[in-house]
Amino acid sequence: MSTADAAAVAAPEKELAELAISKAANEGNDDGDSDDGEAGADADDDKAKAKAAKNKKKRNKKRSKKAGAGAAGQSADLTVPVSQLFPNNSYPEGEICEYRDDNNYRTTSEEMRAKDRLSEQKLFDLRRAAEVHREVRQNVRERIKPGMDLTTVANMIEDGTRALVEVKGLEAGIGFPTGLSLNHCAAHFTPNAGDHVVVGADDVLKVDIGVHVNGHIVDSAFTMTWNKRYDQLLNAVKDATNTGVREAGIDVRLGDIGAAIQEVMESYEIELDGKTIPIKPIRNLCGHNIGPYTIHSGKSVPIVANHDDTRMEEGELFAIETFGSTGTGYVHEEGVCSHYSLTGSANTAARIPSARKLLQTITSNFGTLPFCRRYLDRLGESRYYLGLKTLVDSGTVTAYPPLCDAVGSYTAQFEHTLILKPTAKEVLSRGDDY
Ligand code: HZT
Ligand code: MN
Ligand code: MN
Repeated sequence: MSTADAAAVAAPEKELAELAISKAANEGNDDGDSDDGEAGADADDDKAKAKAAKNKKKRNKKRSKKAGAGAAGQSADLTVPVSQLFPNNSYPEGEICEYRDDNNYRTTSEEMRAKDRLSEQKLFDLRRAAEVHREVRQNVRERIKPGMDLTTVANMIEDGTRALVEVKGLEAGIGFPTGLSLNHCAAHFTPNAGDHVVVGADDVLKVDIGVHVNGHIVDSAFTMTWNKRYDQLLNAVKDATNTGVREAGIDVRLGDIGAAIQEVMESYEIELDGKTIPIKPIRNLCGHNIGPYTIHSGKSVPIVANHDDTRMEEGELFAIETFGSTGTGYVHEEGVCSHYSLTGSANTAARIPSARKLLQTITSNFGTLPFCRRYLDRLGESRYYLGLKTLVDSGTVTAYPPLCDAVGSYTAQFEHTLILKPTAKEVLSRGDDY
């Protein structure tokens, strides 16, 4: 589908959107807040720090009031672009976290503030993607119900994302296929055509959504259940992810983050059918850094202590995700593959015509962003399976099959995207839900 279609869908909502614009404008003015507390101007360092802390509190309060506030102006069927709800790049900031210890000087450093300003457009793009993420997930969280099939769920999420982000070629759109993994499967399941998987009342569903603006990807996930018996599993993973988010920072060792996550995750247990089961981190899954149009670039963030002494660095964008399991705490590839992406580096010349044609479609529609078979279907591609297999076998395309723990186990996930700005860490995808 194209921009024109998205615009056509949005058109009947124009009046609603205009109403939301005036509402957002009013909210921006209500506390007389000056966001860039020019703390450096005060000579006294303690004063400056106190002021910075106060501004941080205000900003975060403002964020939680405004973020997803769109919310109020967003239509029930997800049709109002966030650019109409927040004009002039005024997207809400994520959660701002001051750096600690040796890096606390960054909070008020004029040099660091100057560096911040250099990457403002990237930040606006990420905040716009994050706002789309919050509004889409807030909406679908209320609409996903047992009895629904996963294709319906995926379409709700993906059509909503396209409309809110105003999909436009490779300039804005879906960041990667919507993960809809159930129970013992932790990641990388999304339905292919003809799959009729239905959500059950006792299922544990991981919803992993990606949104990008100019290749700047927000990757964030949550877990849904309809039976209270899984509450401790979800609490464990939410706590573990928030621990990873809290520990992340410039100069922090990746292995130390993993150790902190593991300790928190393993402090939980769950009772299922009268049996007490420890909650384990899934040791072969991890967070990752994110580059332009590149969902995993370089570093991995472990969720167990692995003694990796690589450090996080200024400017990096990270997805911090943790997975907890009632099973073995180890995933293997299982079932039919849906997720694929062009292998960034390899540029094999495909000789078989069907593979050549498919490679052209992939390159022009997704570039290096991950895609799934449903996205090829909706572009009108058919009988592409052998061409796709050829590209995978030659290493031109990477396949990401579903990742599952032992049958009968339950897995949960929470994930946030954060950026290590020169002056502060910003948890872009933070919302009032998770
Ligand atoms: C791969 C393919 C996709 C990245 C993590 C992830 C969903 O497990 C290094 C560390 C989408 C994402 C990814 F279609 N993966 N985040 N959200 N999946 S990963 C990975 O392959 S590679 C983690
Ligand atoms: Mn994800
Ligand atoms: Mn991720």
